[in-house]
Amino acid sequence: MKEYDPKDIESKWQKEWEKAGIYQAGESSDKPKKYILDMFPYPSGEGLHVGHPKGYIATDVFSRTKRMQGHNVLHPMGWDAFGLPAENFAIANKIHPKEAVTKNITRFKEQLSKIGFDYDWSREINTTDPDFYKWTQWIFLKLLEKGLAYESYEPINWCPSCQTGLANEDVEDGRCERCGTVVEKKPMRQWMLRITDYADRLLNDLSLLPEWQEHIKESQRNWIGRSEGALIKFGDYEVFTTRPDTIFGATFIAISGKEDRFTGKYVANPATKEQIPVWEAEYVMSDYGTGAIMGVPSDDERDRIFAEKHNLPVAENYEKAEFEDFGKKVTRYKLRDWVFSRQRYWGEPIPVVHCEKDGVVPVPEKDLPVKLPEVEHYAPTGTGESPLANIEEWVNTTCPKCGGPAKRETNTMPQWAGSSWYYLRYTDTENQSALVDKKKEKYWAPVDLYVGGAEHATRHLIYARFWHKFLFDMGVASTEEPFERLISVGLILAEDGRKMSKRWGNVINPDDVVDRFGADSLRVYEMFMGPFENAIAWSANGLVGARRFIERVWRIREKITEDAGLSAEDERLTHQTIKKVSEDVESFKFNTCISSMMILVNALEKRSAISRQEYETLLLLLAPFAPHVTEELWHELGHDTSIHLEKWPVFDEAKVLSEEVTVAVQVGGKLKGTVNMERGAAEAEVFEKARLLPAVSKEWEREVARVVFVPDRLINIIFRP
Ligand code: ANZ
Repeated sequence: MKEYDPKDIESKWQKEWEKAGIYQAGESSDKPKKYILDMFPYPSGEGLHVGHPKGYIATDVFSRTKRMQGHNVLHPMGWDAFGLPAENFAIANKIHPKEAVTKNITRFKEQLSKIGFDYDWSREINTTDPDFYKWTQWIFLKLLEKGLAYESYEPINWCPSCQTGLANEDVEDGRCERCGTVVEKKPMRQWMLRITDYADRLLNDLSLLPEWQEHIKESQRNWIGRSEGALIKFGDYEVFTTRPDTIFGATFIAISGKEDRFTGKYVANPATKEQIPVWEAEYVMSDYGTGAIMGVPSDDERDRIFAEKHNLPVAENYEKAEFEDFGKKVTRYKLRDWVFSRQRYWGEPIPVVHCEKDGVVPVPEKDLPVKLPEVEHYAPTGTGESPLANIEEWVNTTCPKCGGPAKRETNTMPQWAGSSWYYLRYTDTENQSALVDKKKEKYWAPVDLYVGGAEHATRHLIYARFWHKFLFDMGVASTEEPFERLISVGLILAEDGRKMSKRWGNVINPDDVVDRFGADSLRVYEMFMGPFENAIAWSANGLVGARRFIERVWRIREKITEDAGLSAEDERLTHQTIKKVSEDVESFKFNTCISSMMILVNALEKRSAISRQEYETLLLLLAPFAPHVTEELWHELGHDTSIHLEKWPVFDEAKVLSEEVTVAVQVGGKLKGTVNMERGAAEAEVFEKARLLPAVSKEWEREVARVVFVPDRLINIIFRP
């Protein structure tokens, strides 16, 4: 018998599948649709690492299973290639971002192909492709038309190292999320999106998402941060408070400041009429509420600490006010409008021009896309302006309204723009005249399953929900929410338990794993390594184990005997395995799917003969996990069509149940009756049932001396004399 050698098998089948187009999705099927989506990657210069495929393998297993279960499956892939990471990589490596992106995509695609994913590559998208970003720009124009995009001169977060303005979401603990530099406040002209108009819907509609994990919804709730409170005037100062009932306890006012400092001013507390001091305090945020608070040291922890530090009075046992006695009820949000412009080269140009006469004028739809010009110098200018500002022949244009001289907007969009709507485009990638065809969108929407990193709980997943709701209001999207079910993937850590990083030299490259063990082993291993959402360390031994498992599946086909007799127990194990794998794929418990197949393989290995049908069932169940080896074995059994287009095995509920046996019940060796039990029931279970027999309970007056138990046959209860 031929030895298992993934090298022989894997590239052969990958080519065959591509040639036959077995994973191409269409809308003309009468099968129920399933749209299964991975968060598309940013094609970095480092290529894929083993952490990437974990989520992709999971959706691949899921989509292959769904296809076999009779669904019309859409499982696409593409590239999120605009933005700072791509541009910084290009600058560091002195290679134009466009070239860098093309090169990186080729590499990524090669790496993904080696793992044997069932992507429909005919629907590949790339956010930097003008045919794609034409529609990103179109969405911007629609937002502008509806008053949801506007220019602002408010101070924004500025990263002095990346030399660009940032959205609040791009700042973590006061630092640039990308490079870690401390962020400054800088007043500058920028484009904003009025996401706050959608705050209530973004919050309330979380209730439409029962299949999202609670922790993701909770992060969104906190990010939106809706508070019901009151605005109350203390002299010239207005405060925002969620506890107006505590106003009698307010002994100071604090406004936002760089350090704690008394301003020298006093104002009257409108409830007590007493004069109270106005302080500047670090803990008061300038951009929340009104940027001023009433300090109630008796009831608020931070106010108490502040009062103690600065010897301010604490009012105890004061009278409580009614909610609306002194101010008016308002609702406040933590969510801020989205700073949507970047002073960088590598992004979608914002499609407007500035005309001396007409001001901001949108580029007419027919002139989209506004293409990013080919330039030699794309590094930040250091002036706070985008490098595009230096390209005169691009900047100078005519006003679409009056025909007079005008200048193009030189800010570009942030890297989050394309990913806010890309999932819609997969439903109709070639469309030149509309973002998507309504019928096609309606057929596929919403995304049934979306899988990606938990770090996207807020930014991407809030931005995408916002754009989706806007497009829904415009009649472009047909569902209120874009993603029906959302699952986050747990990290793969290095073998040493640390994050994989070049710095630690502990990065594992999937190409090496595929070369040495085969893609099927990588896939089985990553699904077997533990609960999908947990962060789990890589294990070389685990990988070897996965490979051995596949080798055992390979070898037991030798035992196939056409007239192998199957006992009821043999049959039961097969049906139990079908049930377990079917249910656990559905609930993303891939590790237990593999365990149950291992149990089946163990049992088959022990037998001298196995039936063809049993073996084929095993192959069908394993096919989504190990698509190459199962395809090879399937053909070796004489089939000439792909295993991946076969029907998923069904189990018979009656056969899953364990067989019943009749157990004789004796007292002191005398037969008193029988009980029906599942085969293999434990002594304690049989005892419990036996003692409830009337004939037994009647005798129950003495202490049990001893129990004789013969599994599946007899229980004899012996009482003390
Ligand atoms: C008096 C008070 C008494 C308050 C009390 C709380 C408890 P959330 O729920 O997050 O909206 N606050 C208001 N604006 C602030 C700002 N710009 N920076 C820092 N803190 C601010 O919290 C609202 C509460 O946070 C407000 O209610 C205010 O303190 C404080 F027993 O007013 B409270």
